[in-house]
Amino acid sequence: MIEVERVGSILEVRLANPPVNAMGAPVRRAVLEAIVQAEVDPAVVAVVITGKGGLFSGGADITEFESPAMRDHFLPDLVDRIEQSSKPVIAAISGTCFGGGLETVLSCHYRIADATARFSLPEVKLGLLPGGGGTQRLPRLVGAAAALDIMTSGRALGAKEALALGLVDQLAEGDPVAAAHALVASGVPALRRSCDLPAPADQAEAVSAARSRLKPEALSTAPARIADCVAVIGTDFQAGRAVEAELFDGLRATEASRALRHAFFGERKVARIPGLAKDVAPRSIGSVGIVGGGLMGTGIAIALLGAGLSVVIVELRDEARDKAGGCIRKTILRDVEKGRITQERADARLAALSLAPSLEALDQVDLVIEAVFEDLGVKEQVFTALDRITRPDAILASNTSTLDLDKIAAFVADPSRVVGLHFFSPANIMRLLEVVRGAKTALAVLASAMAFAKRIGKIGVVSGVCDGFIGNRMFEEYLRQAYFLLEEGALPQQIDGAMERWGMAMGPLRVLDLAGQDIGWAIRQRRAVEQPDRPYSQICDRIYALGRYGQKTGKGMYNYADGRTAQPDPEIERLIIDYSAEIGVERRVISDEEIVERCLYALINEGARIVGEGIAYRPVDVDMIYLNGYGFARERGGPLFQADEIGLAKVLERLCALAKGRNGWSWMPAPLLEQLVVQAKLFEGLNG
Ligand code: T1G
Repeated sequence: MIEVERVGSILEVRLANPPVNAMGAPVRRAVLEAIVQAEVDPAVVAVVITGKGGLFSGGADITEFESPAMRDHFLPDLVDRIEQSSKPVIAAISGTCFGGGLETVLSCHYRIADATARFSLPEVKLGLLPGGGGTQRLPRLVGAAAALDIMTSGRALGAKEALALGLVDQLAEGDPVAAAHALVASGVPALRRSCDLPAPADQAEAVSAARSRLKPEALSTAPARIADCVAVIGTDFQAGRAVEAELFDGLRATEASRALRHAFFGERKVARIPGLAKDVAPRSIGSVGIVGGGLMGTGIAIALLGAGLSVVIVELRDEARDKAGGCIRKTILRDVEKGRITQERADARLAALSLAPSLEALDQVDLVIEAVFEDLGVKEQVFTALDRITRPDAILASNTSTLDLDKIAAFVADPSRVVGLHFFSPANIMRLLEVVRGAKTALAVLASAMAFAKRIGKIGVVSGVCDGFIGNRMFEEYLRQAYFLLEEGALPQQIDGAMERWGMAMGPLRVLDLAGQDIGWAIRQRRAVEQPDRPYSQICDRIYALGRYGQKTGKGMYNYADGRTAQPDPEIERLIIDYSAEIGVERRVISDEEIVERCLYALINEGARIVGEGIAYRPVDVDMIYLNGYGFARERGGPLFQADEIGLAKVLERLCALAKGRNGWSWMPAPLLEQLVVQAKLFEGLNG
């Protein structure tokens, strides 16, 4: 957990708790014992605390927050004890120094960092506040405005900025531990205690400014509570610490914090493939061919170039090839203009891009991503050719979102090398990547695809093969209920407004206008044949028939006079109201609560069905898909996290009630949900 070694007159305490030196109870206990050991050892004149493994610490152990372990050698008390040590404690910092790790450093009497050091108080991203004295010490050290910026944003600072702010005292050219020894050799540093510093001069002004920036609709109150902690800084340090502790506990108990912690661990948990033997090494992917230079192909190319991969785009037509190259160049150079990357980095990315008129150019690539028109015949032509041209060990991936991956894999002699890589548009921006495992996809290929997802900065989530995979299959049920709500009395802006106020980045009907009413129409036409017993409302077909395809045509469910802003359209409202009359449905006033319940429960029920069928490995996989691909608020944790929060018995009860109502067939409870209720278990229990 930690290493303790007396080197000369210095006691070196090295955090050694891989992978991130999280400061869990055993670590805290050992550090306390080391401090006491130093105090009673007359040969020791100072303590140096540092981290092994190239970092200081990733902070408190987040896994402790729902257990009594959190209060075992409580971090805030340890931090105070370090500060009250009778012998100076010097922090020697390399790499990540986050959260409770930084708060430990703030209680030290001197801070030395090397150039690799990065500092952050990211608790706010977990719906928390720095609960180890950070809200009381950091403002005293760097001023209230800088401290509030750091604590309410959760952003990371480099070593130079930390030095400039006064967060660290010295930048070491080489090893900061050696620099600490040199410091002590030049004279034992004084016991400078941050807690003894006065309240920051800019306290009132900075708190007021921070509070003015708060968003009343925010689902997490952590930024407001951080401002409250800074506001109470005064002459009595412990009084401020007591307020911090109380507000920390209050935040820790909020749904938003539980959801954000669920998201933090969930985004890491979904990377694990159940049953994957440890010795299955992912294949190295350095060169990638992309077939199709349209919107998806170019977006995927930009994401891959940004990850340092070399990319060959195959577009048969000269004009399309030129357009693809121009689009990629324009996007990359815009990043230079906006200061996101250097010109040098941009040049390197563009140098790694080539465009070719023939699939023959893909004969040496490690991976091919097909991103051509969603037509099985076209896919067959492409994969038949790829089977002949590419290396036998090359992985063949389809970006298909609606077609059966197993049918695509059947076009290839060795279907085990076929996998789905379902990117979400814009592919260079959206974090989600659905990695679709075909019936014959080899585990090594699946593992390679998941490693590739991490390499390009995506959240890869494995999906089995079904209509719409995980995300879109659930989305269709979500849309179905939105359409039924239109028939029964709600208007588009009410449905979207209710869902957006609840936490969705964009309401379902605005999403449909963005994706395209023509896309939605095509899916409903196909499903009318494949699932005749699950009819949709006709409202959107009527809209499609008017040639109103959404943003792309300036009109859809809404009007887009400026091409982007959704404005309610009286023509559509009339169409909806007339349609209700035509089908004999008496319109009624529908509450926002009913809208949220029916749209959310539709997601929950289909998500439960998907987990029950084994399409998703775990409930958390469904949640991470919705957080990273569908604008579901992180502070809400995802559909199945919400189900646990609501209570599965209540969810089932409501589904059964809805199943007795209009279109009750669309509310038949998922078997897994019924099973969990009988067993009095939660979805969380299936997350492994
Ligand atoms: N606690 C427990 N586990 C953690 C952890 C933490 N703080 N940080 C990371 N892990 C696990 C992670 O789940 C993964 O596990 C493995 O370590 C590698 O993580 C009192 C209340 C430090 C920059 O919010 O930002 O201090 O999947 O893949 O890319 O005021 O982890 O391998 O089983 O992310 O090298 C505040 C969160 C805590 C920092 C390293 N600190 N961590 O990134 O590795 S609350 C944070 C990170 C607190 C005090 C408050 C990153 C990282 P597994 P990884 P990485």
